[in-house]
Amino acid sequence: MTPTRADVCAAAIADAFVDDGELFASPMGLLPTLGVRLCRLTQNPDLVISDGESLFLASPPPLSARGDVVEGWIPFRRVFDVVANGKRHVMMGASQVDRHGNQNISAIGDFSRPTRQLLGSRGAPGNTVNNRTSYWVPKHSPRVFVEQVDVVSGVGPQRAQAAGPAASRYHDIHRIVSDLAVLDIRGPDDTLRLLSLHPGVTLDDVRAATGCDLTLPDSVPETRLPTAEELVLINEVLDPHGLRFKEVPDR
Ligand code: F8G
Repeated sequence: MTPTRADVCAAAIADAFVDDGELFASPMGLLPTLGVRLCRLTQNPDLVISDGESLFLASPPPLSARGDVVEGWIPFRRVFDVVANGKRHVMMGASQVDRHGNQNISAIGDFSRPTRQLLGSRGAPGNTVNNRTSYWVPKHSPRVFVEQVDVVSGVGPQRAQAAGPAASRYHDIHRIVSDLAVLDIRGPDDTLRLLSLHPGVTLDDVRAATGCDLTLPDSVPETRLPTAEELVLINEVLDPHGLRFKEVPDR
């Protein structure tokens, strides 16, 4: 089986949850859900997963299928308890991410009169100051990776430090996985840093698709390919209908 770009993204997302141990993995969106369930079935069997609504599940079901064995109940109001205790790693989407790791899912343009109203900040501020947070960007482009977000929903490291210990004590932006690359916010002064390029993606591709400066390692490694076992799990167990290609078209 030849790995597709979507498979590489799923494996890169799975790698973001490898060293979490028994944390509640909270993926927002298709590829994050696929990656988290892949990680649970392979590298981190202790990962706590849910159906994305209100049920903790004993084992990862295929995408868009219901879980068979329920292990617990986690309605929204209880999610806040888990968030506040930090026992969670959330992977959110991002309409904008800036060089300092701030995320925007609220609005585009001036906040008093936005040109586009998006989802709203929802749980993003609380997530970023209480538990480990990662981001998934299905379309890596200069309008997503910007010098400064229009509205801060998810707080970046420098803003958390400026806000004091209450915001910085548990602050941990872990990974940003896009359809082109894997990044983090551990460049100089907590800025955007490239960690690896997906197979077939060049440094120039990422530079052209990033609207702000990017710290580069001396030599940029290639994002790993999924293993044969992971490809079987993705194609035959977790996503037999290829829903992943809706977010990352086959290429
Ligand atoms: C743009 C840009 C851009 C989009 N620049 N324009 C334009 C310029 C685009 C379109 C238009 C719309 C714990 C917890 C919670 C909870 C718990 C507590 C969370 C209770 C749950 C509920 C709650 C947050 C989780 C996410 C989702 C993040 C996304 C994307 C999307 C849609 C994939 C859904 N840069 N960008 N535009 N939620 N969001 O041209 O213009 O804007 O664009 O954790 O909730 O409260 O707390 O993608 O939308 O993580 O992933 O929003 O691009 O934004 O429709 O494409 O075409 O109309 O002209 P999108 P799109 P036009 S945690």
